[in-house]
Amino acid sequence: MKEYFKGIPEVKYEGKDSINPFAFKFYDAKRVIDGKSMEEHLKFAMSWWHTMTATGTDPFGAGTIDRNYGQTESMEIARAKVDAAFELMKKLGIKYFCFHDVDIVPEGKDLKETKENLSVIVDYIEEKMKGTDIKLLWGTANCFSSPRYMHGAGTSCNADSFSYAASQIKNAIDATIQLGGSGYVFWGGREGYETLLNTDMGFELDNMARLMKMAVKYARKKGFNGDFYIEPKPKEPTKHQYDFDAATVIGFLRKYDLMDDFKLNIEANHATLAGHTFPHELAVARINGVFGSVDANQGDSLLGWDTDQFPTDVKDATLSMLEIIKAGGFINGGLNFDAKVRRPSFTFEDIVYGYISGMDTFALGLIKAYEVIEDGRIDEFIEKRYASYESGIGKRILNDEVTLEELEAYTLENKERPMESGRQEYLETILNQILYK
Ligand code: XUL
Ligand code: CO
Repeated sequence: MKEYFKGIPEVKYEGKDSINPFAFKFYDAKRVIDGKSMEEHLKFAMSWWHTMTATGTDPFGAGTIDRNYGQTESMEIARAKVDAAFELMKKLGIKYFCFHDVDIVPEGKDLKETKENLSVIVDYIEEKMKGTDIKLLWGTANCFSSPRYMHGAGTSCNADSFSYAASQIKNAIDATIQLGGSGYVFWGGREGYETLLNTDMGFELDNMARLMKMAVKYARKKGFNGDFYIEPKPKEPTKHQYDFDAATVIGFLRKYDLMDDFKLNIEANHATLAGHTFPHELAVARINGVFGSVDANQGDSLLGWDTDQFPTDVKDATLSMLEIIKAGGFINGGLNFDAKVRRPSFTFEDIVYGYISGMDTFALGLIKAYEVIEDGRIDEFIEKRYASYESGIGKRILNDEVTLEELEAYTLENKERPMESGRQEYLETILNQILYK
């Protein structure tokens, strides 16, 4: 078998003092923390689009990464990509992957030909998975790149575009089921609008929900019992994207009665584009019972777009892992690196370095999150902060026993209790003490 990631050994855990660039410093897959191995806690996944397909193009220049894998014919490239993907996952010890239909196959001249291409490559991936413990985390359909989606897919004004998207989604669901995937993602890249001068927003949202309901009906009929996810993102490529953030998506799911089948796939860089933090978005999903999966990456605070960098911020990873642990951890979901190397980092070694840094960052985040929990001071502070609701009038408020009139009477009769400090600075020192010990 041809080697694509030449000269790269199997990446092993060597500990924090190792200077071997092809070793993990913190990710020790089999180390058990709170009854589960790191590998089970983190469920790392490889994104096919950034890792196997993206060439490093940007609006000002051509690609810098050769993605032909030594082949010239498009289906041969697709097959070689599968070999290269499995080689990389094995070398990194990654047990899951995620893909869009068009990442794994070239689009044919029409839907029929694309469907045939998909069937050949999905069979090939299925064959490749045999004898490994590599699984599909989730599949999806790319309903945003083709010019036919210029007005949207499920939200298009053109009913034939809606129908094409539905067909693509049907085939991507079939591929997901064939490969035993535990999730199916909707990311609404073109589901949004540029101006209300040409848009009926209510009509478009009703249609987007219609398409999702059809997908659920079809997949459940075919025996899919995994999760559907919506991946929120506020903008890019459209100006006003309908799945703006976790709270907006939850409102949509409730309005259209989709809460039973859908959870959220929260992406770090999408959170910051929405003016939130990644842990905030995870917390919104958690408290509403729809935390599902994660697209891990990070943006650049000086750039206003989705840079999809490999995550390196340990503090953010720690606070995010705390949220994920509080949400009960990953069940059908996992931690997909929706991340790419920078355009000048064009070698295959760079991709491996990217994954090593991302995996080590989240491994350290997991370790530190458990140290925060074990330390207990932060959780204890939060609990004590609401102590005024444990007895007296606070308790009666929580028990829904009082009215506005009764509260007015209480306030007229009683002296207000003194304020207590929020202690943010003190809590930040605790976090730093744990992070840097
Ligand atoms: C785009 C993005 C997508 C989704 C899947 O910003 O995150 O790659 O993850 O369509
Ligand atoms: Co994503």
